[in-house]
Amino acid sequence: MTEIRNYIDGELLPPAANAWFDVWEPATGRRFARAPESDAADVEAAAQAANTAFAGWRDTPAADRARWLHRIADLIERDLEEFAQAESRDTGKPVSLARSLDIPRAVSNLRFFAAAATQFASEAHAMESGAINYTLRQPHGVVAGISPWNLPLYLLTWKIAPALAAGNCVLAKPSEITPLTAFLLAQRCIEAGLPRGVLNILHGRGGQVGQAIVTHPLVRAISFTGGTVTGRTIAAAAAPQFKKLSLELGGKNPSIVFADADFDAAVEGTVRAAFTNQGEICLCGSRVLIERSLYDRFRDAFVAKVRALQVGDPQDPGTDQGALVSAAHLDKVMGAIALARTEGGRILCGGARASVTSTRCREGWFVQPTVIEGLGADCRTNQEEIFGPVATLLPFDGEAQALAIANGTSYGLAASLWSRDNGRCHRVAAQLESGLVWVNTWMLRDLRTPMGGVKHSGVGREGGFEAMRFFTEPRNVCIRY
Ligand code: TXE
Repeated sequence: MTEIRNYIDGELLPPAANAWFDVWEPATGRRFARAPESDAADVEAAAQAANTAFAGWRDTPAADRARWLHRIADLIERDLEEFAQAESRDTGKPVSLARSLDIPRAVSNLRFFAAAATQFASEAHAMESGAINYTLRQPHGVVAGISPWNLPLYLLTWKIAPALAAGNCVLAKPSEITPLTAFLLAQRCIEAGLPRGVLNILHGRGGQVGQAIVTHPLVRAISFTGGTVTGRTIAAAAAPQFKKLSLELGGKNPSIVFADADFDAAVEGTVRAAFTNQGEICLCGSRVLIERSLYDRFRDAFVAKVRALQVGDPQDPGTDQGALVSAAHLDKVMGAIALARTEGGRILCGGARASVTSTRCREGWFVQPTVIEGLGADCRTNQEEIFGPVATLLPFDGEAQALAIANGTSYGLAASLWSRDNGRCHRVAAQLESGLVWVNTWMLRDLRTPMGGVKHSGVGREGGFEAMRFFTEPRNVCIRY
């Protein structure tokens, strides 16, 4: 069994209380590692280490901070296969996906923010009356990044990299469900020789170690990605100390297909949007809105393509869909499918656990990709985030109704729309209550652009200089001359 350890003050340490929890492999349903059940004592040690390291890191030239990030990225790239295998083992996703998407994108995060460290600038405002203002952008000190299980290394580096680039020291908490790649990252940070205390990685449960991080007085800013309910808990816990918050939360994202869309591209794109990573991406388009005149033809093509998705052993190169991340999440998704049935939904394909041919995966947590129609836009199935391989189909008549359905949830993270009419694309995009809109594509990401949601999908934006701004405090200096 692998023993995962905390990374505190440059060392790999067991938890202070010597308490541990089991880590499970979703594809086999077997335990394969144990990880620290950290608590407030571990957080205290990490916060003190980060605080001690801060002055040195803040005063390290940006070009040198960039070099550290590149060095860590080089080591991940060198060991890409080991990281991809670990990510797949932890999450249940196909190794091919971890190899082509998660790990390379984690490397890109580190390299992007290495460059941003040297390019980041602030503003100056000359006044007409013989005075000038300039704004210093200074790191906060100790900051926290709390990340979820669906894209573990990608989302962890998405927080760590800008925080370090901007000169902060970091307490990072990966999801307790998927701690393995964060542990490998800690090992590579030691190999790279990253100064002690600059980055600390704490493992454990959200309600215990996560809560201790959020409420620790030295932690000045928190960047969180995860569920909306947890986001609310964190916002409430952070509020009394006025901590700066960036919350990237859930979604119930629409894919809107107009009758004039490029048919094949729309079918391909909306299936990918709904089912990539077993539907476990906050940006997944789980509600597919189809203009009524196209509905029957589109539905049939969509279902045919979903039926062709191969559910199987994540190790198998032919697998499109791996296992769901945990037994609890499997229950949640199966519960959502049962609810859809009681709400009157027709299951067009899937709707049950998937049996997988590979013998080692007999006890794994697999679900058939599922497509449901016949439900109203306001029912729970179409309002609540399922975060699994489940898509609902909804017909609509005209732009106004498409927008009413698309905007008719408490979420507002991402949307995709499919049409050949340029005017319509711009018109509809501007009216979607959504932090991100893709037109005739999905998940095409430019790391410079702001990323985040509106309404219950969160507050704040990550990505590019937005992230650098989040991890710095503007201080204005006004000079009369
Ligand atoms: O995530 P949590 P869960 C959605 C998805 C999923 C649901 C719940 O619908 O079914 O959220 O997933 C840490 N203080 N998303 O329960 O709890 C936790 O340890 C501080 C959407 O697995 O939000 C983990 O590191 N930290 C999503 C992180 O928060 C706390 C991705 C996320 O866990 C904490 C994942 C606390 N009180 C799930 N409680 C997305 N937006 O991408 C938990 N944590």
